[in-house]
Amino acid sequence: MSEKNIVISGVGIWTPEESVTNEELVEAYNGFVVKFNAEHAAEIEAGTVEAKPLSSAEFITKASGIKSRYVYRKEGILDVDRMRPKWEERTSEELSHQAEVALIAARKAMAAANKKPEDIDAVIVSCAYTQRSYPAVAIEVQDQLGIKGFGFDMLVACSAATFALQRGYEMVKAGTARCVLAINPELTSPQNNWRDRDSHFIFGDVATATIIESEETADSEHCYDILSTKAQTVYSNNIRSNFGYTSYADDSDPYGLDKFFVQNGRKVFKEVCPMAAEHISTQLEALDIEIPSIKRWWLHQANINMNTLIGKRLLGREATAEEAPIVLDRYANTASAGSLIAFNLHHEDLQAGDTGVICSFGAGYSIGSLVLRKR
Ligand code: CO8
Repeated sequence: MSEKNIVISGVGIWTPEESVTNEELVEAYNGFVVKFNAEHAAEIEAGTVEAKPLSSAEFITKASGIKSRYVYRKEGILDVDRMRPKWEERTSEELSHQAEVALIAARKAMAAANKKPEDIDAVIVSCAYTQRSYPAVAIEVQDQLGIKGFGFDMLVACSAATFALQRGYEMVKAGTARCVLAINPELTSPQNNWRDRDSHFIFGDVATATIIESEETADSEHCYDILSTKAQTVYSNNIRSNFGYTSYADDSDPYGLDKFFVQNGRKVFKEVCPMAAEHISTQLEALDIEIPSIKRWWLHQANINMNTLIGKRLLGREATAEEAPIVLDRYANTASAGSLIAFNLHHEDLQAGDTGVICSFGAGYSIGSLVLRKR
C-alpha cells in the first residue's frame, strides 16, 4: 500500500422539505391514544388490554433534546387512523424513493469535491435499511450518475455511515478505487413505530454523501486528511428490528411490533456512552493526539444527554456547542447520518491543521470513528 494521504474532499446533504414538531407529533399520538382507549374501554376495564398512556412534548425535549424531525412524507404520520407515512408505490421502471434522495446528496458532494462521474470508481449506499434487497440501491444511483466501476449496499444500523467511510478509505488506500462516493439515504420514517410512546419521537429522515479520494487527485476548498479509522462491534439485543425477508416463511406478522425499531433505551444509554468515550480516547492516544487539542467533535446524534456525557468523559467538562455541535434538536436521530449532518453543517470554519473526530455509536452495538485534519 502506498503512503499517500486519503482525504474527505466533499460532502453533501439532503434535508426533507417537511417536518413534524414535538407538539404536532404529541397531539396526533394523544388523539390516537384517546381513541384507542375509548374503543377498548371494556377490555381495559376487564384487564385484558392495557390502557395506553399519553405522551408529552416536554418529556421528549427533556429526555432526548429533540424538538422536531424532518420527514420525507408528512402525509399519514399525523392521521390518528393511520399513524404511519403514506408513500406512493414506485414501479420497477421508476426511480426508487431511496435513490431519489441519495442522488440529491450525492450531486452536492460531487460538486463540493469538484468530481465528475468519470472521476469516481465506486458507489457505496450505506444506511440502516435499504428499500429492497436487489438490485442494490447503490447500483441504481451509479447508473443515474453515469459512474463506471461498481456499487454495493451495506447495512450497519447506527454506524453505517462511518463504516462506509472506512471502506472507502481502505479502497482508495489499497488502490482498488481512485475515488469513492459513500451515501447514507436514511429514510427511517417507515420503520419508526409512530404508535409507540417510548419511541415515536426518536427518528427523522435525511441523506448525506461523502467523497473519499487520494490527496493526489483532491481539488477542493475544504479537504480533510483521514488520520485514522476505527471500528468496533459488540453484540447486543438492546436495539433491535426483526423485520426481514424470512417473515413470509416463518408465518410471523410482517407488521408485528418486533418488526419495528425497538430498544431498551436506558440500557443503551448506560452501556454505549462509556464504550464510545473509551473507543475515541484509545484511538487518539494511538495517534499521540491530546484530547484538548481536538477542535471539533462531530458526534452521533441520538440523544443530547448522551453527547453531553461523552463530552464530559472525554474533556472532563461539558463540550461547548462550537466544539460538539448538536443537530438532533432539528433532525432527531437519523440512524447513521447524524455525525455526518453535524460534519456537513459545521466544518467550513476549521483552519488548516485543525483536527476533529467523527464518531457514531448505537445499534449492534457498533461504534465507528475517523480522526480528521483539515488540509
Ligand atoms: N411521554 C411522556 N412520558 C414518557 C414518554 C413519552 N413519550 N416515554 C416514556 N415516558 C415515561 C416513562 O414511562 C417513564 O415513566 P416512569 O418513570 O413513571 O416509569 C419516564 O418517562 C422515563 O422513561 P425512560 O426511562 O424510558 O426515559 P429516559 O430518560 O431513559 O429517555 C430515551 C428515553 C430518550 C429513549 C433515552 O433512554 C435514550 O435516548 N436512550 C438511548 C437511545 C439510543 O441512543 N438509541 C439508539 C437508537 S438506535 C439508532 O440510532 C439506529 C437504529 C436504526 C434506525 C431505526 C430507524 C427507525
